[in-house]
Amino acid sequence: MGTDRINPLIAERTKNTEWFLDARFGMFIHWGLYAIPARGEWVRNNERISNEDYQIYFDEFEPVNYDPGVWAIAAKEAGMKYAVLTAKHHDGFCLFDSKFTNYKSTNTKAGKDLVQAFVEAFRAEGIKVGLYYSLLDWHHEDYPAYSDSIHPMRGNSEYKNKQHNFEGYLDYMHEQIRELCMNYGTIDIMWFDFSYDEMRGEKWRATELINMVRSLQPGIIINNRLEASGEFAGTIKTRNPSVSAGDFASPEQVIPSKGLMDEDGNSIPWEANFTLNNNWGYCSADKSYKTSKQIIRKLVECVSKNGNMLLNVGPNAKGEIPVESLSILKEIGIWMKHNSKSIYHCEKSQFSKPEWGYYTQNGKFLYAHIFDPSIGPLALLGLINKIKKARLISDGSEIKMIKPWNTNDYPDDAFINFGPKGMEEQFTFSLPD
Ligand code: JFZ
Repeated sequence: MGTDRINPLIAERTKNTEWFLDARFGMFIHWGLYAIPARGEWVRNNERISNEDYQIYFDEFEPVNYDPGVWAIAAKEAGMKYAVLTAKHHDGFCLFDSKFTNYKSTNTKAGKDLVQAFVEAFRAEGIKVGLYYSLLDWHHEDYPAYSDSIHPMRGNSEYKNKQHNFEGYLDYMHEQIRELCMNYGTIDIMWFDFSYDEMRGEKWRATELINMVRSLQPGIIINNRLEASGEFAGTIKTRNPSVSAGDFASPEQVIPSKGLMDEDGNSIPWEANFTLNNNWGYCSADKSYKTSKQIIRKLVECVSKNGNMLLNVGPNAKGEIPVESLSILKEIGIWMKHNSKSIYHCEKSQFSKPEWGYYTQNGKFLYAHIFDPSIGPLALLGLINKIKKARLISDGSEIKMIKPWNTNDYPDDAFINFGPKGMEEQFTFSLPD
């Protein structure tokens, strides 16, 4: 398809996202002043808190147990290969020492550049680093309440009628992103958030911004939210993506049923992001945590559809990842220790999805994720005479292929002796070269 003329932007995207698609699993970290009220990162908006009233959290902010080395080890043990931290979320508070604002961690009791500490700690564990930067800014005086829903000052006619120097805000935003690209060494991922209504693409001076980011960080990969919004994936899905299309799509809390394809049916890079409970930022009352089993299944499903998973933690005001999250990460880590071969470097299988679970594949290794075991031998559609050897992934032990009575009645099926154990397991099938 289109091999005669490969779009240079797509060729670059393919090259730069290679490590990312091999990695498959990353940690999202939502952390900021909102960890103090502990009612989620949208608290200022949801409760229409004024700048003055939100200021108390700036004055109180003192993450006495902030040690990103601890976060990095939790991520590494869970099998995560990259991490994305909110350098600035919608509330405008900067976890980094920006020259262009006083609203930053260095001016709080934290007293230091928290982004710097984060990148150093994660790199030290061999984890790639990404930064999230909010396009919205509820603190900046020149960020207008365009939309009726997304600004804490919405409905305040004085604020609405005030003259906003939006170009001034954009200069600020571009300068801050320049700082993030210049002051912290290699940044592997830039995660912008988000576009809405008419606030998208060139409204952000997106082409200029992307060109600046790529010139300072040549290998960086960027999500699609400078263009995309809830209703629109952006030109990343087209044959001719624009400069601001980004390198990967970012479905929110969902896995697209067929993965994501461009208009020619070629897979495009994507990463689904998920919360562990129902909030990104720390929310003390939210105990609706998913189970590690649910998350593992979602991760497998992402990979089976050529996607990544970015799994969120929301550290509390002291700087600690909630214990509930840590224990889920631990359990995921135990599974990954045994089964990560079926995740890293894997992709959608050439075989269609089986009824009992999912396949992932890495070249001639086909991995079977059995979520719904049968009570007897398991039928593998289309695999007759194709499996050279079947093994358990976790310990490499051999699984016998069996020949049930009168296989002429079901000539397409291979059978593995899954037997009466009826457990959820992961298998490797070696295919012919
Ligand atoms: C955004 C943020 O508002 C949220 O706080 C969090 O950081 C999340 C990862 O990203 O949430 C969004 C953004 C866009 C949509 C949905 C949630 N959308 O367009 O559907």
